[in-house]
Formats: sequence, C-alpha cells, structure tokens
Amino acid sequence: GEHHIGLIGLAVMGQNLVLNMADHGFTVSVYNRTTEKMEEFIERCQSGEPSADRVIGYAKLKDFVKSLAKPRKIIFLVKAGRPVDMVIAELLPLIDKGDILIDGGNSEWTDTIRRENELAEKGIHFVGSGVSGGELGARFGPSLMPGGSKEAWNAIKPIWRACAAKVDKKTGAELQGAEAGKPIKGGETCTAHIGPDGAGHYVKMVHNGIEYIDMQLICEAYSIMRHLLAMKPEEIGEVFEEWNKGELSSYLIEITADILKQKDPTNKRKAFVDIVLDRAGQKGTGKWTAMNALDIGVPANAIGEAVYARCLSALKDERVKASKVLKGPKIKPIQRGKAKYVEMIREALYCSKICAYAQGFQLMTEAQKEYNWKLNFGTIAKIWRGGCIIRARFLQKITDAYANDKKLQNLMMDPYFKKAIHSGQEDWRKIISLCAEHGIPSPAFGSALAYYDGYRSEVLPANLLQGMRDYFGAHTYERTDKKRGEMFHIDWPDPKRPQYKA
Ligand code: 2AM
Repeated sequence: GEHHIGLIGLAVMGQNLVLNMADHGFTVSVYNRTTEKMEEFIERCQSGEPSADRVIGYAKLKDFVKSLAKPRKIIFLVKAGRPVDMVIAELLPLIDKGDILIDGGNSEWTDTIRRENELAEKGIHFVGSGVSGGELGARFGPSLMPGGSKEAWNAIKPIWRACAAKVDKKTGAELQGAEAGKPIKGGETCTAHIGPDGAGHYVKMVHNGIEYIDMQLICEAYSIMRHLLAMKPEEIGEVFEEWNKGELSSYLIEITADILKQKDPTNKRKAFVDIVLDRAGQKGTGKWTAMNALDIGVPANAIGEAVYARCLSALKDERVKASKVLKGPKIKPIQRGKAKYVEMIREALYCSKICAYAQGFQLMTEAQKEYNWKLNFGTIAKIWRGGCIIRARFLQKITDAYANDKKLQNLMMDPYFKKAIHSGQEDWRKIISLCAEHGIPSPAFGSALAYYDGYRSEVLPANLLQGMRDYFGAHTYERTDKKRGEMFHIDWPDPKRPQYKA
C-alpha cells in the first residue's frame, strides 16, 4: 500500500482528525468497527469536503492494513480502556515489525506504559499521543502530545507537525482562520516529542488537571462578582471580555465572556447561566491528576480542590436541603467602588492561576523522576500555547521562565511570576477574606493562597505534628540542630498511666 496513515474509530474526534490530515495532503485510510459509520463519513466527505479524495474507507481491517505504506502508521481514537486493547489485539496478526500504532484517545498513562512494553517485545512501536482541543481543535489544529520511542516520533513527525495548531513565533498567539481545505501554513507548531512510553498521555492528563483548576478559578471569579458585587451575568461577561485583552487572555476567558452574555434559548429575558443546572460532570482526567499527585506526594492541592468542587456541586439535592437549614452571614453586597473590586478579583484570579500552574508543573517535575522521563517544560508550555483548551498568552511566560532557568524548581520562583504575585497578593488576600466574611465559597482561590503561604514558610507546624507522631506511635523525629535523617525519640508518658514505661 501507499497511503500515509490509517485511522480507526470514526466518532467526531476521529473524523475531524482524518479531515485535518487530508487537508494537509496526507492520504488517510479509515476503518470503523461499525461499517455504516465509515460509509456515512465517506459520503459526508464526498458531499462537501475539499480533501475528500484523500480519504479512503475500508470495511475490512485486513484491506485497511494492506492499503498503508510501510512502516505502517495506524492511529486509533476509540474509547479508553478495553477497546484500545481490543483494537491492538485485532491488528497484531495483520501488521509487521517496525509498524507504528498510535493511541490518540484519553488513555491512562499507566495503560500506555504497559502497552508500549508489550508491543516493544514484538518489535511494534506504540505511541500514546495526547490530543487536546476538542472537536474543532482536531479539525483545524489540536495540541498534540506524543510519547513513545524517538524512532516512532521521527516517523510520524511530518504528519504531527503539519496537523497541530500553529502559533505566531513572536507573540505565541494562535494563528486563526483555518478552513476546510485551507489549513494554516507557517508559524510554530504545537507538537513535540514529550518523552518515552506513557509521557505523552501523562502530560495530556496534567493538562486536563490544569484545565479543571483554570475553569474552577474562573467560576469563582464569576461567583464573587455575582454575590459580592451583585453584578448581572451580562455585566460580568463584559468584565471577562476586558480581561481577555490583558495578561489573563485565554481561550477559557474568551468563551466565559460569550457564555455569560448568552440568553436562555427558550426565554430571551433570562441569562443562559441562570437556567443551567449547577451540577458538574467529569470524565476522570482531573481526578487522575489529583490521585497521581497524592501517589507521588506532590502538593497539588488546588488541582484536587477543583475536582472536589465538582463533587460538591454534584450533591445538588443535599445542598438544596442544607441551604434551608445551615445559616451563613447576612451581609449586603458591596455597591460602591465596584470597578476597584473587579480589579481586585482580577488580581486574585491571576495570582491563583500562577499557583495552580506552579502545582501542575511541579507535579510533572516530580513525576519524571518517578517514571524515568526527561521532560522539557519550556516545550510543554510551548505546545500548549495553541490548539488546546488551556491555550493562553500566559503560557508564553512559562516558556520564557524555563528558557531563563531550565532547572526552575517552582514557577512561583521565576522573577516574572514572583513579581506578579507580589503586586497582586494584597488584593488576592482581601478578596478571599471578603468571601469568608460574606460566606461566598471560593475553595480554589483559598487553596491556591494556602499553597503560596505554605510554600514560602520557612517553618511549618509539622514540627508539632512530628511530636505527636513520636508521642503516640514512637515514629521518632529529626532535630533542627542535627543532621537530616538522624532520628530521636522521647519516652513519652501515657497520660492515663503516667507510671507505666513501655
Ligand atoms: P463503533 O462506531 O463501532 O461503536 C468511539 O466510541 C469510537 O470507538 C467509535 O468509533 C466506536 O466504534 C469505537 N469503538 C468502541 N469500542 C470499540 C472496540 N471494542 N473496537 C473497535 N472500536 C471501538
């Protein structure tokens, strides 16, 4: 065969990725378990897609595999979990040594490590490639985070680099205006080899964890304007539109402005947000990030907080009941000097965001030791500048921070971010204390501040904690005036049996 690449799994993401690749001049063989979906897709292509003749459908997996140039490149976008193993098992008897299988779904990185190991033994390359940017991203330029071997990366590189989102070399802003048949040319591409085995899927997972906290922080900023300042959704939408012109400029801030200005489609007098049920769903990647942080012992508390905030939102019925029973303060919203408070909320949001990203990057810094990767954080921030959900001007600053100091321990220690927190923290603290006074939940703002204050504390009360552990469990303690690792213990009396010695 001579087709450039094959794609299995023609749900929306799969279809759009096919069209993206075809628009860039690659011939793509397609296959789907349910043949009708493949046929429908081919029909759709032929009735209006400029690159339709580069998309070729196959009803039989064998013919699909045969149509591909060697080494074959086969990407699948099927449901995470067992379906991925099933597709691999079906392909194995049909492919040859040196062929490259690519999982473009949201697989857990531990599964990706396992699959890469199993397939490496058979001489097959396996690439777990995170894909971010939703449906439109897949169509016109996603952020692509491939793991796997260097060799596999070199083979897929031309396709990946062509299809990923593009950003302006100087400003880092995403290049816009791609259309069907007219992809973006030039600019810097939003893909790079992340590292071996599961590194790509891992970094995609952390991207999603950061996405969770980014969204939660925006929601809290909205809620504070709504309740502390009694602002209407549309007014708040205008604030976000303003914010989108400055250092907070990002995709999520931009869509927030649109959403807050949207009316209820069934009743134009109501704001859309006021008819949406406040019960958040989740698919798991944020939870995995928080779980991994707990596993390897990294304080990514704000990311965890964002997951818990969704869990708490899901207890809608309980909250409705509790709202009639549990009392809070009754303080009137602030009416005077709103503009000043809006600016304070912006500062609070920016400071919190810095802490949240610091946690995400610190998590990756520790994870690479755990899993034997060498991640390039400047590059990771770079390929998140376009295509993906957290794309933002901010990411250029992170790239710059790692360019200045490759071994940067924590983003907050970078001069630019340090300065931003220093100049914003007074407002940040004030907003959080106003939330506490007024009884407005702002868990992510508060959690980010706790992280900041904890991280900059030379002494934490863990000294007392160690004392307790030594008291009840003889867990021993270290002394400030002795070498680390030298352990001491006091024979504590039992308060109930002061005479008894163990
Ligand atoms: P289907 O159209 O035959 O259901 C998203 O669900 C995509 O994953 C769909 O294209 C779906 O195929 C595919 N998919 C889900 N489970 C699969 C499996 N076990 N084998 C192959 N494809 C699968």
